[in-house]
Amino acid sequence: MQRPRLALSFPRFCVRRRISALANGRPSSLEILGERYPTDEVTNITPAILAKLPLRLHTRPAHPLNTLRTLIESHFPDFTPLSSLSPLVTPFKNFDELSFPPDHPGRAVTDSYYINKNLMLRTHTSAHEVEVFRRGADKWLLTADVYRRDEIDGSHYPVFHQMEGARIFAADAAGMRAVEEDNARLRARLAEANIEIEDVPHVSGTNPAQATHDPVHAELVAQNLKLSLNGLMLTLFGGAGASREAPLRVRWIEAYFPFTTPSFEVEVFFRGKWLEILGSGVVRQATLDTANVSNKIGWAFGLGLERIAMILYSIPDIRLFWSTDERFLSQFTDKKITTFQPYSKYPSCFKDVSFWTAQDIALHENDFCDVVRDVAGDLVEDVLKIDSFVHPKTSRTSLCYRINYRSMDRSLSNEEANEIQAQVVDRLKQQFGVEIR
Ligand code: FA5
Ligand code: MG
Repeated sequence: MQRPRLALSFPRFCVRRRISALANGRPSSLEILGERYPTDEVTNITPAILAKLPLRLHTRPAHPLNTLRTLIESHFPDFTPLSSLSPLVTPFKNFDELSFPPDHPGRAVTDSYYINKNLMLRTHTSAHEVEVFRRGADKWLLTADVYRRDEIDGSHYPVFHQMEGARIFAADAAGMRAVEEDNARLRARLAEANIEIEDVPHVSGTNPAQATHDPVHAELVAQNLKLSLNGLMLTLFGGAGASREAPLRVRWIEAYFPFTTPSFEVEVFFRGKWLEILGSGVVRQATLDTANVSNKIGWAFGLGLERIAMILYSIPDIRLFWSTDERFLSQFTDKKITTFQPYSKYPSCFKDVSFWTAQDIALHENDFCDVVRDVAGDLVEDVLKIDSFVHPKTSRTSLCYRINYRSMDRSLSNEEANEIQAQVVDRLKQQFGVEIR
């Protein structure tokens, strides 16, 4: 479903109440990473999220996300590694500069975190493509924390880590010779490996080359992208028992991103399931033009580090990456992938909340989850909408959510869960005017 654009992401008639509801509890400015920023009517960043910004898990020695980052960096030894860019970006940088249309759903306040109209938390590492290309880097890897408003469950967290990789070549005969040589080298390595690749055409009617590209160049570059990433998949997953009889299975799927074409996703078959690992494609020339490297052609990819780390380390819940419990942290050593030993699974405690929503205040599922995260932090394992109906006479909407409380580190008492639940209910009443049933 296409959601309406940012300023209108809730029905027009309710804008006033929504604004005053926010203004009530909203400070006029926020201190973020040592600087002050004014807030405004789109501000939706919560204290729980603000607290994550300085943590930078991908740079902590021995942390699985850091080890995975360094493993990927060593797979691409001549790529420039970058990992300290600020998470605060303009919506222009996160979206417009990458050819996102003005009505793209990712821009909505329900989907992204805004400090104010002109500043947001990056939702992907692609937000830095233009600036890094502009610096003159031809091959680079950029790792960073990214932020998205999302549901709550074992594999979704509002902060996760991405790694962006890109490589550009001179868009001329010499550049294309370099691509061909590299393709031959990569192909030779893959030919010897136990890997089975399901491919799609590099360029097709539904996944076209760009009008400004020589189709032969686009084809070669897309091939270089695929060969480079198949090699990476082999480094990451090939060690885990791949053999001639049971090779590593990788599949390429046609995809769509506003800033690449042709575009692809990569999935890996692991323990009986296909898992989405990354998005990628041939960089849109508009991006390279903006970066002042219009004489180049190249590719980019963006992968999710948690997704891969959960597989490689057998980490069952995405919240664990944020754990400060020694039983978690002490299990890992720098630069080594080991199997996580679960130290316990504490009992869970379900609490339901049923309510009528206010007629004039929109309550998006991501708003609900943000309230829960802000009050309960990582004590919530998942949130499920278990009922939703509209009263036939009054046309009021009734919702029921089930919150599953479970600590990763200790046993949570029923009293404690009740207390947190009461705070969640209070916030829902205050902020969204709900009427508890
Ligand atoms: C992107 O973010 C694009 N910027 C990727 C890209 C880069 C495309 C360069 C083309 C060129 P996507 O939203 O699909 O795409 O996310 C990319 C990867 O991040 C996913 O494949 C997945 O591994 C990871 N990811 C996405 N959402 C989540 C999430 N909620 N939790 C954990 N990992 C996630
Ligand atoms: Mg995707």
